[in-house]
Amino acid sequence: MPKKVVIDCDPGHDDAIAILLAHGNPEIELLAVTTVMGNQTLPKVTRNARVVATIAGMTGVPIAAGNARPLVRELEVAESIHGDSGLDGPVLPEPTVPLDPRHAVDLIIETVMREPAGTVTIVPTAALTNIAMAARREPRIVERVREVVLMGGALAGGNWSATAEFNIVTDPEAAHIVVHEPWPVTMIGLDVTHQALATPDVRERIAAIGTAPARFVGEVLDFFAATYLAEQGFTHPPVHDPCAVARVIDPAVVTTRFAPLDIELSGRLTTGMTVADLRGPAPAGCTTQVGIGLDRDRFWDLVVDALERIGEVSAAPPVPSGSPAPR
Ligand code: PIR
Ligand code: CA
Repeated sequence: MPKKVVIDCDPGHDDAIAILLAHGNPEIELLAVTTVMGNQTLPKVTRNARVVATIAGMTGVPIAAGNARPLVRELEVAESIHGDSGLDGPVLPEPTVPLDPRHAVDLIIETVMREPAGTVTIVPTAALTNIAMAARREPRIVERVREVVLMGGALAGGNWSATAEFNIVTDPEAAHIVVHEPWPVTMIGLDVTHQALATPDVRERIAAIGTAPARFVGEVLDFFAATYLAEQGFTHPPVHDPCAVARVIDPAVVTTRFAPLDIELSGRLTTGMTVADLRGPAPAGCTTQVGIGLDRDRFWDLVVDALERIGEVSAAPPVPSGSPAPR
């Protein structure tokens, strides 16, 4: 039985690859893609989600836009990493996959309440604003969700401050809500994702696939590599968000430990820091796990396999003249 997944994202170069991994992998039934501000503004990342769906021929998966600002703080986008569009690099086609009219928070709630209890996994690859709001708006989703497997945080260090990772520090209050609800939460942080480096051998394997979606991923990685080199001094860019999807597909790809998890909301130097208590064994009933290691080979095999399965996507039919433009 494939695992039912909702991806909540801010595409975003690595978000785009996460969507393609979920779409192409047969172990995942992608129920919805929802968007939230983060890497860029909400309109930009939402358009990018539709662009990715268009490139992958991913019709039939609803795409809905959510929150345009964090719960409490002002939005600070990651333009230095993802560019003006949020997905700079490839020439982006006009998206033909439509926007679902529902708010992302409503779509998340409807999806979780519609599916059998314990079957839907939420994979947030961005700030947790939509997820926190969904948990508050419909508290019954908390016991129905199978698991929240999120990309965010770090056991040590950060990428947006010395101590904080971007997705968490963008909306720390939302992250606080999500990690303190009693649903199972797995945090896939920088300790894991900084091992998912798109090294030249990986990029060659992707280039060898030779399809339009694989070429798109190649161009996404070219841009990401350049900004990651310039901004963060990485020789090879870390591809964060697909690590969370890979964990859902094959839990053995990411090793984890149970540990109490909290979010710093008011530190002078540490706001947005994820604090995992790794002293000794976790207390009984602990619902939070943190990623500590990645099986790189298995991870990249999954990404390459998904792109091979997506194959060559035939161009979307042109919009007939006289019909309303897709939203
Ligand atoms: C990546 C991101 C933001 C900032 C940087 N420097 C790098 C985005 C990615 O999309 C990922 O979800 C997460 N936030 C990594 O911090
Ligand atoms: Ca992201």
